[in-house]
Amino acid sequence: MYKPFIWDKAELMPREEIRALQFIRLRDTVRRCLTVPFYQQKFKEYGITDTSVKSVDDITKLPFTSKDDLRNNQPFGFLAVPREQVVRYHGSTGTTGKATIVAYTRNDIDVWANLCARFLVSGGLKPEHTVQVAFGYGLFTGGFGLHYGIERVGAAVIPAAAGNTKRQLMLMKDLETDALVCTPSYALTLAEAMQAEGINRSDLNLKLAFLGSEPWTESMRESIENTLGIEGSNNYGLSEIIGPGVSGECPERSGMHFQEDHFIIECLDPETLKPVPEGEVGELVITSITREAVPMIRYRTRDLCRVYTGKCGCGRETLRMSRVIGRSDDMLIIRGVNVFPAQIEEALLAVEGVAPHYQIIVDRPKTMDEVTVRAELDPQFLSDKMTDMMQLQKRIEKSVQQLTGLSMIIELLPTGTLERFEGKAKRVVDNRKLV
Ligand code: DLL
Repeated sequence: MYKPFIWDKAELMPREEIRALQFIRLRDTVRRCLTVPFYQQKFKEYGITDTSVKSVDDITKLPFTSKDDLRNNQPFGFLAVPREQVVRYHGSTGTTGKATIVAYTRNDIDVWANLCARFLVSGGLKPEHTVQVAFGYGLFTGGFGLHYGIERVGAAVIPAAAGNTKRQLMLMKDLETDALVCTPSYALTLAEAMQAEGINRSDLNLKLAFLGSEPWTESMRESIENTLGIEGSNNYGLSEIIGPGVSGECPERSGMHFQEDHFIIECLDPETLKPVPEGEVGELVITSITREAVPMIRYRTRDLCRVYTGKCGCGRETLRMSRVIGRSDDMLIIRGVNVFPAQIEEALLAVEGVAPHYQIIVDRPKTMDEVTVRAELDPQFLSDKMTDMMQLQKRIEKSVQQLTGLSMIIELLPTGTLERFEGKAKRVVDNRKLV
């Protein structure tokens, strides 16, 4: 180890070195892609040859890759190595359609373990820790990716997998789990189950949580950290690129550091596909420059966030991303106004008494969109007094109106009414029949 919270010395590369390495790796990736059936065709259309990339900035000459491209050509149309070099297939969770499948070589798996080790160490993981992985093991990249990263660091893994909440608690207690790996919504589900089982946080040894795979807010983090008594860091990734390990937080909490020696990052206006000014919301477009089996050129993630430059207090000089504000395909258009579920979450959790469990229902009874937000309350805020409840409802209405510019119907619910999630939370029910 080089410094606390740093796993490998490449993480501390100065900016010019990162760019120089990116150039070599991008040029080589483009050369390799000339034999990949999908890119062969695309590069022909765009006039890209093995000498087209003369600097990292030449990335703008290259074509974009979309989820549909992947779906229509997967997995073999994207394969850059002979089939005998593939050792693994993983895929997206398929919540927005058919799962996208991507392949890995042995070296891809090795690189992936290292990338996960980096963000784990950056979030405080130490070899002496025991880590419980409550992510699904299977096509989903969360379980295996984190598992290998934890082993790489030398910590002990409990591959508990998703679900079976009572058993999770038992394992945490019996094996004195130090760190938890799951979605933020499942961390809350576990916290609630602890209360129901009469388990105190002092009965457990939990100190850290590595949370990701779905959008969450700073208020949600506060709630998780306070109820579980832990530090919860954010990490981001997607199966089309590699899985978890694209970026992760350091103790400064000033955004998630991209692992730029492996990925080139662009933050673009989704309409014009031109870069947005620093700190403005744009769509993340990622090019993988070390993936062997399935290199991705300018993959349009649909994830909207802000990207920041500048040296961080931790010593890294990599670009950093804000929380994901939403996916462009999750954005709701309500009476013509764009709103993301995470904005509604922020508005709800800004009001004292609202628990971090909610559901957003969108209807169009006649011609106008109508949104009902069903919000659970903390038990001590539930009251028999109608006036108390009405006042609370008004406060939530106001907070939602202020943050989203929209008026929504607020329905207050007792704790435990809504469905709980073991993986990624599904918060929106859109009943509009839109064509
Ligand atoms: O969710 C990979 C992953 C696993 C990341 C475990 C972190 C931890 P997919 O199932 O392909 O892969 O889903 C990728 O999830 O495009 C984002 O929309 C969302 N996502 C992932 N991490 C975060 C995060 C995994 N930290 C999609 N914050 C991505 C917000 C996230 N959204």
